[in-house]
Amino acid sequence: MRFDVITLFPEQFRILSGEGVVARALGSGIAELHLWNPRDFALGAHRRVDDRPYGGGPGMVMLFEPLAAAIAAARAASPGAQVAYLSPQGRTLDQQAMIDFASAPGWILLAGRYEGIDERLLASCIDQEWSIGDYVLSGGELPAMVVMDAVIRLLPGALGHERSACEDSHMNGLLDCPHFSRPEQIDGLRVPEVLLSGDHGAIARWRRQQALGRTWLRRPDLLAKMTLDNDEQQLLQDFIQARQAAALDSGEIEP
Ligand code: 4FV
Repeated sequence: MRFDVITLFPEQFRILSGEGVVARALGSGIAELHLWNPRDFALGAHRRVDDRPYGGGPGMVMLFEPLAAAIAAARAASPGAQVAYLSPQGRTLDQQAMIDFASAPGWILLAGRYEGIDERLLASCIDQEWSIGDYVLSGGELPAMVVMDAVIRLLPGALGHERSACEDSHMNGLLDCPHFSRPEQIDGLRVPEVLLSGDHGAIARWRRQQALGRTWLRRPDLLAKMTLDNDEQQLLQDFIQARQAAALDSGEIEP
């Protein structure tokens, strides 16, 4: 998968070529990254890439021409790639969006700065607008890296053994189950017995039940999007009853 990123701060992307899944994927050719600086496409003696907003107000706006030229150059270098602008005004990214991203031939990611970009770019040069969340950052570089990390780990061969990506949180619409490792007991806290049983069927059911239960507790909005089969409904009911029984025993709730 080819990523072209348009950014005023290309050096920030050096972090991706350090260690870890993304660096390995970039090193092995599973993914490739090309950086374009709008300043290299800026016109005039001062090579401006931003200017004051029409209508007044605080801050600066990224200029149309340098960005349009950079996008055109990236499109020429990556035929078939879609252009995505990262901004708080975009649709909020989730795992399904990342799965969709991972099925495309390539992406041109536009990282904004200052107050943002000239709105006319959205109509003329940009295919999609996405947000990583309802908060304001100082630049689109980190969101572009978030997208690259979440997408690259879905690419075949990126994660070493395939199974793990499919079992990630949100991959199946649920939060992840709890994980434990050595020692078996610490500060009086024991690892759930089932995980020490070697009974892989029971372990898989326990993990599914925990994923369902934690999603019911913490993200009922996710559960509302899902259709649970009878077995899953039973697992969740058992989880809820066990919690209520525990709460009754502990006196947390009155009978
Ligand atoms: C952002 C987000 C984000 C807004 C002004 C860059 C900043 C500055 N991008 N998801 N949240 N962008 O805060 O994608 O130009």
